[in-house]
Amino acid sequence: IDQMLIHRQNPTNKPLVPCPDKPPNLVGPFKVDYDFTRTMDEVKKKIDVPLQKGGRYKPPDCISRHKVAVIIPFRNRHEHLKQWLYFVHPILIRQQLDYGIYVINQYGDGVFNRAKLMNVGYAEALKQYDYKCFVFSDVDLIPLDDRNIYRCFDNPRHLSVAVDKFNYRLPYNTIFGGVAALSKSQFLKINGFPNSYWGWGGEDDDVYKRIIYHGMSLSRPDMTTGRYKMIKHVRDKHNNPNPKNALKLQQTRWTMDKDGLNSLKYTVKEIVKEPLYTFVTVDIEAPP
Ligand code: UDH
Repeated sequence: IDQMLIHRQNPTNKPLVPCPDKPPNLVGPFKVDYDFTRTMDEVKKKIDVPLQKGGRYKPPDCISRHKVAVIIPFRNRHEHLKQWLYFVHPILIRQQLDYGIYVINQYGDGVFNRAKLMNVGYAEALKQYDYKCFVFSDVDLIPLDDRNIYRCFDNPRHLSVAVDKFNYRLPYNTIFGGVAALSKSQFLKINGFPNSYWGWGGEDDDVYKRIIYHGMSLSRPDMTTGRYKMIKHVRDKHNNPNPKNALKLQQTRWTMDKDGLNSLKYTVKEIVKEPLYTFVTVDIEAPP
């Protein structure tokens, strides 16, 4: 079947070679304007090459060097998701990635848990394809430069280094929130993300510590390439800052190897392969 697919996508039947190291069709910086009147059909039209259902794509004319699952933690942000798909799919296509989009939707109205949803995304994406790299992205962050490649590097990579909301600067040096990429082996090394940070705050700093304590460092794009435009929003319900998270963060060194992928428990409620993304609804046993 794979052979047939390759043939269909590659009618000249020349043998496929690996894609170039540097994708040839990047445009560099571009402008992003949000338009909340856009319909999903208009979003689909903007993406002018065929995707496989579930929001999967691979370049038709070369073998991608990067098998990337993009994981988005989610609840009740459909408007943001539409903007994200509209702007980011075309970028990932130009970057010649072999990728899939996984929106991990927290079931129910319990307290939100961003990091646990990321772990679920990792596990569920791997059930679908042999991904080697995982890009974890908030739904409201749109890159402003396609040279910021959504792939993995020798160290865990923080991609959203220059967000408009923070005046295009790092609010603090060790920040790891927003958009980050870890290879499968980097993610396994740190036992994934913590499952125990309920509500807002701290979980991304816990991941930073896991990385450092396991002898790795951060990779980052430069401050021009790493620019982002955030979609403005008010604080969500059931995601208030949790003061307990700051205390947890002091314990990372002792908790990281038992709180993570190896203690992950959840129940998948539904998986829907939409045209532009895979929507995984999951019960993560959230406190009320
Ligand atoms: N998320 C959801 N639904 C929620 C909560 C969070 O989808 O109910 C996801 C979403 O991908 C979001 C990410 O989790 O981008 C991070 O959550 P956040 O946007 O609440 O975190 P951030 O630090 O904002 O971006 C904090 C509150 C901002 C209040 C601003 C008032 N001006």
